[in-house]
Parts: sequence; C-alpha cells; structure tokens
Amino acid sequence: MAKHEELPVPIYSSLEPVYGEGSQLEEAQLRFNNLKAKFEQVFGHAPDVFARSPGRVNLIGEHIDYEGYSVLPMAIRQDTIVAIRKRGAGEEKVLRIANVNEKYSMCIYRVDPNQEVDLKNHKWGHYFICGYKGYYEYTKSKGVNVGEPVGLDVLIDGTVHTSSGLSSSTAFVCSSTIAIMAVFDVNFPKKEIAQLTCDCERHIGTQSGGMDQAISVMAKSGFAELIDFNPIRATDVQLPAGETFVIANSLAESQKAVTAATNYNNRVVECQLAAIVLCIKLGMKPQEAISKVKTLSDVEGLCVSFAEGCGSSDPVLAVKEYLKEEPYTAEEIEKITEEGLPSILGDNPTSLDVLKAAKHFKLRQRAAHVYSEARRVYAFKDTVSASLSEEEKLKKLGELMNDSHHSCSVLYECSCPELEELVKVCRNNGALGARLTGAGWGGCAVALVKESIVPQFILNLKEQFYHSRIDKGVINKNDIGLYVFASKPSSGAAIFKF
Ligand code: NG1
Repeated sequence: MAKHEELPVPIYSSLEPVYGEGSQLEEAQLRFNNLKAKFEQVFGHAPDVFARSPGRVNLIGEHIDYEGYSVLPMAIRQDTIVAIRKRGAGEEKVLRIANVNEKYSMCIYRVDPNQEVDLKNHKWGHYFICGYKGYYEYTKSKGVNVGEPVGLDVLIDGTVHTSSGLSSSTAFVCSSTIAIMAVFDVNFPKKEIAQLTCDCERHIGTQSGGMDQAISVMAKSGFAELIDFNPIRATDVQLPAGETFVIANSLAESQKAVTAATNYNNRVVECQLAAIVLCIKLGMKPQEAISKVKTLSDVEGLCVSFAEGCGSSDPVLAVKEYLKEEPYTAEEIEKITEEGLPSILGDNPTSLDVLKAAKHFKLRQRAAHVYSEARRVYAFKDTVSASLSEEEKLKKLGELMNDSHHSCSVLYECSCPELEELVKVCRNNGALGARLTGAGWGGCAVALVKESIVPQFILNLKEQFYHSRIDKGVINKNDIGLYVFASKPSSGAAIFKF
C-alpha cells in the first residue's frame, strides 16, 4: 500500500471526512454555503471547486526546521478555504482575489506566473501569488504542459488568526496552491506539495523551513506528526490519552513577513554563519566550509566527534568550546571566513537585508538553541511511546516543553513580554508545561494540560490574562473563545468537488 505521504491530496464530495460531525460540521456547512453565495455575488458565477488547508500548532522543535532538524507539530481545526473558478475565454485575463472578511479588499493581479511578488508593498493577496507562482514553477520542473495561463476568480475564507504563530500564512498558501491544482485538474503526492509550497512561500520574503507546509498538507486526524526533512517525511505520533493542548494567544502580533530582516531571516542567517564558523574552527578550510555548509545539521557530525573526545555526544560542547559568548561583528566573522558576508550568503536579497539591519551576530547562543532543541524533539517523541505511567509521561513532556521555551526565550530571543506573562500564567494554573509556539515575537503559547482540568484552566486564563485586556479594549469580550481554546489533532489539506 502506498504510504500516506505518497498519496495525492484527497478529493471529497462531502464535508464529513474532514469536519466530522456535530457542531464542527454545522459550522463548516455554514461557511461553505456562505462562501458559495458570496462567490456568486462577487463574481456572478458559482465556484468550480474548493480546497482547504489547516493551521498548525507546533508542540516542540522551534526554529530548527530550516536547519534540517525534525519537528513535532499537529494540525488544528482552524483552516483556510479557497473557492476558485477558471475565467472563461471571453473574460478578461486577470486574477481576482477576494476575501469574505471585508477587512481585506479585493486584490487584482496579472496572470503572468513570472511576476515578482512586490515585497516593498505588502498586500494580503501576495500569499495567493506565492501559490500561483509555485504551481507554475513546479509543473514546469515536472515537464507538465499546463498551457497558457487563464484568469481566475478566487474567494478566501480563513479562520486561522493572522500573526498568531499558528501558520495562517501557510494555510493560505497551501489552500491556494491546492485550489489552483484542483481547478486545472492536476494532483501530486502530498510530500511533493509540501515541498513545493515550502519553496513558493519563500516568495513572500521569509526563508521558511518547511514545517508548516508539511503538517498542513500531510496531517492526519488524531495524530501529531514527526516531520523530517530532506526528503520530507511524516511519522504519526499518537499523543497520550488524558492530556490536552490548550492554545492561548498573547495578543502581541507577530508580523513575520514585515519583520523578517531583524527577526526570522536574521536567525536563519545567524545559524548559517554559526555553522560555517564552527566548521572552520573544527578544522575545515574556509573556502570548503563556505561552499559545503549551509545549516547547523551539516556540522553536527564534526561537533559530535569533538564531543566524543570529551566522553560525550552532545554537539553543544563544541559550540561552547569554539564560539565565543559575546556577539560577533561582521568584521570578526569575515576574518575567520576570509570572505565577505554578502558573498557567503550568495547575495540573496533577503539575506542582504539582514546584513544591513544587523549590528552583531549571536552565533553561540543560536547554535546552542538549535542543537539542544533538536534533541528535545526526539526526547519528546520517545517519551510519548515510552512505557511510563501516564503521570510520569505528562510530567516529562511538560518539562521538555518548559526547557524548549527557556531556550527560545534566552538563547534564541524570539519571545516577548506578553508571551512571557502568558506562559507564566499557564504554569501557575496547573499546566504541566507551556511554551511559545511558532516563530515567536508574539503570537500564541501552547500549554500541556490534564484533560480533567481544562475548563477550569481556560477560565483562569480568561480571568488572569484576558480580562484586563478586554477592559483596555484590546479584544472584544465575545471573541475570547477565538483567543484561548483546547485543540485536538485535525486532518490535513483536502479538495472538495460537490
Ligand atoms: P510561523 O511564523 O509560526 O508560521 C515559522 C516558519 C516555520 C518555522 C517556525 C519556527 C514559515 C511559513 N514558517 O512559523 O517554518 O521555522 O517559524 O519554528 O515561515
């Protein structure tokens, strides 16, 4: 039997396989009916087909996917649905992207798949263009003849909160890409779509690692997934009974694409430079290191060999030995690498933006986070399947989540005051572990909570974190359920043809 990830995205003629039954199904039925009615109202025709892709919460493994390390997310029920229709031969050849949320006004683009995404002028519709470009880049690379581009009418309905670290951007890019494939009647294995959507989301200007797209496309209801990269693979992880993950929004917005040069892409660049410097210190010639080493996982073998000489297998030992604690200046790094940083980074425009914005580079701290976080992912997965009592399991998993948060906060510096406060409130109210999830600098925390105390836990969070924010008018009282909720692993991307 073909492996789950080798199969194409499933095509359904009803909503049940994805939305189950009960209130979730009813809510989905309402959304689809509304989407169809609105589509007809805006475009004067019915949509040809729908696609959906979910957001995700990352349980552990933060900021390590782009370094080649495995991560452990699960899909959440919130998703983006795309309704799409091919425009007819007599109609103007344009891409019209509308949203059911009136906050987002219609974006119109040319049908040219080679158009650049205008990064200096950020628009919500750009995420659709990422998928559009991705579809043409991928079909071209596979030698599939898709003919001349045609116009498309597109309507979006997303329930993943934006800038919340739950991957609304990826839910949008993946559902768009899959809707485009569906309207042109092509489908590919899920693992290929996971890779192609990871590649095409980079058109938005972030040097994305691939976790979000992989889980959004390949998720299975009831399971978290261990995602490996190069090549992308998903392994089901059955979470222990008796526990629940509660997701809580810090209400600090994390606009990843806008802050990329100082936050997300800055860390990607720091990791690459840390990897090259480490490798040179461990004996490789600078030129060879620059051409061969891209990520910290490329140098792990050398670090472990060093550690073995000290009777350990922990790569962090080499990090502590060879990378200094004080931040490096660009000149200090160039002295070691014997080459200018712009050329080391391949003159990539988004990396050059990082260099322009950075005063210094914290190589030791970033590398120590990545190597230790990579190990925590495996420790988490092993604990889930270990023969421990439920109590012991939950305790250990909670500790790993707390350690992950500490590392993100202190070594990787991707937390923020609101997240720190929220994580503390979670722990004070009985969470076995709590951590920021996703890129950080705002967005959500995820807490591991015993199922029996979830309702009281959520009530306490409302009182101790959200009430003061309601009083200050940051959020509306009636919306609180959107900001704090329990989550079970949901299913991945799907196509609907009714
Ligand atoms: P968010 O910003 O939470 O969607 C980002 C990256 C991931 C991963 C995490 C940090 C994108 C689309 N996603 O997630 O690949 O690196 O940060 O672990 O860039």
